[in-house]
Amino acid sequence: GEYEKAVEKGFEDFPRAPVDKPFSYGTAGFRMRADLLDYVMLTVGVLASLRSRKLMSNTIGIMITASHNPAEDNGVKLVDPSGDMLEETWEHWATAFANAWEPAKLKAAYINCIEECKIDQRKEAHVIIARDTRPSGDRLVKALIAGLEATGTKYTDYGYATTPQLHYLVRAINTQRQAQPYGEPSEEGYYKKLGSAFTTVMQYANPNGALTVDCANGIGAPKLKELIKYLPEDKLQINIVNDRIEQADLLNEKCGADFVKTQQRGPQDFVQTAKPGERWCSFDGDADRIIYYFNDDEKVFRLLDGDRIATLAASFIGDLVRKAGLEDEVKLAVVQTAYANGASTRYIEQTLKLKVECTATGVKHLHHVAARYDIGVYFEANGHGTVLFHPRALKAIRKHEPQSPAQLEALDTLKALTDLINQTVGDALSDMLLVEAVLAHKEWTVKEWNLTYKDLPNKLAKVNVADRSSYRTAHGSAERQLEHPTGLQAKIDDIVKKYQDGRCFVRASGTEDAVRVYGEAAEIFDVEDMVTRVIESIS
Ligand code: 16G
Ligand code: ZN
Repeated sequence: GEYEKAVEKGFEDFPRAPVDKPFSYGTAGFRMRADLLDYVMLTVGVLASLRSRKLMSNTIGIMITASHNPAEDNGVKLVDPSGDMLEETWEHWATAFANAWEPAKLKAAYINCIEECKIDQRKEAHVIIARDTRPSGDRLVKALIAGLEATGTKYTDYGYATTPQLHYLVRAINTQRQAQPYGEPSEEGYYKKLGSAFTTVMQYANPNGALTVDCANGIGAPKLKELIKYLPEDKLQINIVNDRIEQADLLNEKCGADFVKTQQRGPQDFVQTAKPGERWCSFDGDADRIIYYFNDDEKVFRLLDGDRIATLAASFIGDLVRKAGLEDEVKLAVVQTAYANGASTRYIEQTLKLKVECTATGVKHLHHVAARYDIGVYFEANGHGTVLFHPRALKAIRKHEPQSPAQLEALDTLKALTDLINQTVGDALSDMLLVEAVLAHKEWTVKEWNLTYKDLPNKLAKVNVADRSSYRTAHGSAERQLEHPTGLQAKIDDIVKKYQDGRCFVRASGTEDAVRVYGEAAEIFDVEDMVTRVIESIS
């Protein structure tokens, strides 16, 4: 047919750049140096058309971003009609398309997908696109559009947006004719939804001091400035730093959530100006992650990471459920990965008395597990996360008749939270408003937040290995137990048992050619010792 021919021809305009190893659609989609990506973009456009045709012409999202990576990188990921990430079973098609070496091979992969997935090419295909502030985005959009046009896809380019805004738009578009639309399908609709939910939640709380936001010199900066126009002025004062998006090379440079988390220190403005107890947070380059921090009275840097945000949100929402009189109907759980600090897990189970489930690393794993619960709170320690409300929980909240003014207030707040929190993906803007609202309700400073539990000393190390694929973790172990290379796990267990509260695991990175070693124990010198020995047992 005409599309097959056009797909084949598209290749001629965007030849595959010479690369030393095959592309792979991983946890973050495709991500690499921007100058290698044009051809990949073309194939992603072609794939998105098939995905939309397969899913009854629902709208598919395409986000062009490389998140916290340096400015010269870029990347692309697909968003499914519900606003979730691309279903895992389709990732191999993305990989196959991107690795087709010649026009004929791309055409063959295309036909293969149509046949295997039983796709009707006469169906309409709908796609929306957005991108972060990276300069290469302009050029890459053109390659993407070539793929969309080759396949007769109807598309809308939303220009600049944060990753979570694109997820919001996809879900809003696909639910607009349903009984419960997700929100108005526009960027303004996003701000209106968050702004009005925040206003409702804050009716019952007093302002709680200023927040300074490091926007990583990325897309979060202009979008936060826009969002502020929709927030109640008297309830929250926001100062913005690192908003220089016109200087592309500053993106994520010594600032942003990833820098702060991995370096365990604030950006320059923080180091130079922050007074003890001042509340700061950092977004990453596409504003889907957030990390809080402050200096204590001894000028020691204190990080309030994803584990802290999860515990804060879970404790507040758990209380609201109880106060609203819904605790028999609505069950709450927290989903973590093996990287969550053991002290946070203990705090959730023993103090908050909530269930904790541990999954493999990667947002999609956490998201899917959280979606099974009435209310599922999930965060990775790196600051990516959200809270999911199951339709049955939403219904219970909607239908519940309050028995007292206190129940009414709790119920109102809970309802507003279901709108305030982005249900599609972790969202720095939405998570920021959630944290601010909870701190205001609890009348907590960052110091009080930090006092809820004490992190166990921990260390994360990276070991370069010849072949990371030989490090395989046991199914169902949430990556905490190696089953290959044989015998290694027994050696690790032998080392770890010597340390009080010791915990250590080894897993292959999904994003780098290395294995990661995480360890924690009651004492910092024990952690150092334990991790050093485990590393020795690997090499
Ligand atoms: C990806 C994941 C992130 C995870 C990281 C682990 C998404 C969107 N991103 O960046 O959640 O923490 O990989 O990297 O899923 P690693 O496998 O190299 O340790
Ligand atoms: Zn990101």
